[in-house]
Amino acid sequence: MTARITLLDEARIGLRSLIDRVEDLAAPTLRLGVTGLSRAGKTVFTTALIHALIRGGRLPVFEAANAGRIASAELKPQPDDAVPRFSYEDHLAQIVEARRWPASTTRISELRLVIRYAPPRGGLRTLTLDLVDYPGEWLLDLPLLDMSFADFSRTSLALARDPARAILAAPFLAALAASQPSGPENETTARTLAAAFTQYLAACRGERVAMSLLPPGRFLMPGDLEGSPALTFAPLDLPGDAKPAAGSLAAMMERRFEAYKSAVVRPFFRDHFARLDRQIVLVDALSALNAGPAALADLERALDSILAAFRLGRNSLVSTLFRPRIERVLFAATKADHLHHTSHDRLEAILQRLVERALGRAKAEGALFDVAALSAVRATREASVTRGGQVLPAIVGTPEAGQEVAGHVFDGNEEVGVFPGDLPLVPDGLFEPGGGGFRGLASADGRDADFRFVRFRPPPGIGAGAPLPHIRLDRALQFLLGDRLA
Ligand SMILES: Nc1nc2c(ncn2[C@@H]2O[C@H](COP(=O)(O)OP(=O)(O)OP(=O)(O)O)[C@@H](O)[C@H]2O)c(=O)[nH]1
Ligand SMILES: [Mg+2]
Repeated sequence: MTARITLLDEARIGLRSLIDRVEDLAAPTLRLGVTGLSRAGKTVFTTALIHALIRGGRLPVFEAANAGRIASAELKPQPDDAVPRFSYEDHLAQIVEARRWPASTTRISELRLVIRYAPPRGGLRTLTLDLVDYPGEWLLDLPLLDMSFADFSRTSLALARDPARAILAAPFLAALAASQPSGPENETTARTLAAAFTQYLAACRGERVAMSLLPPGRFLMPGDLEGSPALTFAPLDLPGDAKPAAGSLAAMMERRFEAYKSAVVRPFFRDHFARLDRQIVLVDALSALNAGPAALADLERALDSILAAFRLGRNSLVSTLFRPRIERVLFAATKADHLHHTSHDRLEAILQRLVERALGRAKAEGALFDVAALSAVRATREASVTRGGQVLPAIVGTPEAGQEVAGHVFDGNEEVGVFPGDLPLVPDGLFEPGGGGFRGLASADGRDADFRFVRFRPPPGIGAGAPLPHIRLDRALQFLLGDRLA
């Protein structure tokens, strides 16, 4: 095992934590992290959350808003000058005016909201909310801090050889078989292996495969590190835990793996993750359900890994001097609007089960965990369709232009009604290969087409400033903020 977090880091985290806390006493401040794996719905969620606080809306479960105790919520300049600002206004305009989802983001961003509220007893108070939106892939990198290159190689290769992934990993595994870890270091070999490894990770992310656990995160989202040595490594078949010989390919890869940890992972932990008070982890559980048991098992492994990240640093100097920072974590299954409301509780139960199994293993003490199934911006409405004399529940939405289902290409204006399919009452079958499974969406117009992977456009007819339709966003708000507004 290598040192997880250096002493200097600990001192910095400790000092930062102390400053944050003194500031919190002077002006109560909450740092909320919003994360999720790529395409999980982070940007849409963050936009909807800000909009709900500023504009209100139907939020029965969010007690402070429901009781009319929120006097105002205003955007203010954020505290960290070196972090990009979350472009709330642009994202909102896209959703409401263009009925288009925001473009993909691959970096961290931040926004500060100052909420003036009236506690049940007494005059007006202020809570400053700092929202930090960052890629979930970075969270999956945190467990690397605890791993040596040999550990990383062992776990990555075991995963690559898993039957669910072996086909996608075949080109990489072939390149690996042709390489010689104990042979002399060689830049061309390193690049070939890193490129093949990256391609394998990218293939795992395809929507019909929908794998979740794909570290190192920057291989899929290199940003300004693209092509740098810290990203030009790959796991190797190593004979054991012995230190690789100087000048060997294995030594070169090990050095770069360590560089990745110190240049990428450690700064993220120190400057961002260690400073969060609360966290929402968005999970596209429906996509995993649609892709089948292997994707679901992989999602569970990713949740394991995410929970491990919440434990990091718990037993270190920092945690003995200062209480662990993250006090609440909400796991939220997004895009619940792809289901009929009768299945929302079931989606929540499936996520609960996934998280519980991971929690059982990870024993992440200290923080409060909860789960919710939600849709930050509801893109569909419910309807009933009569078919064969039977009235069946359906959902109606506008598929995005260019998608093809059963030979029909949608133009982006056409509405369709689809049967969302019922999630099973008891989720057991979903977890076993060949178990009951989930058939997902089918067309409601008689053609039994596969609508599982269709994306709907944002809903029509939302005026500027009007509340956005949602599912259970108020539950998330209550869990994440409710006690701080009481
Ligand atoms: N129907 C529906 N689709 C949603 C919802 N939220 C997100 N989506 C879909 O999910 C996609 C990804 O949402 P984003 O908010 O951009 O996700 P992200 O996690 O920020 O994605 P990256 O920045 O690419 O990692 C969107 O383009 C929509 O297609 C929702 O509440 N309802
Ligand atoms: Mg985003």
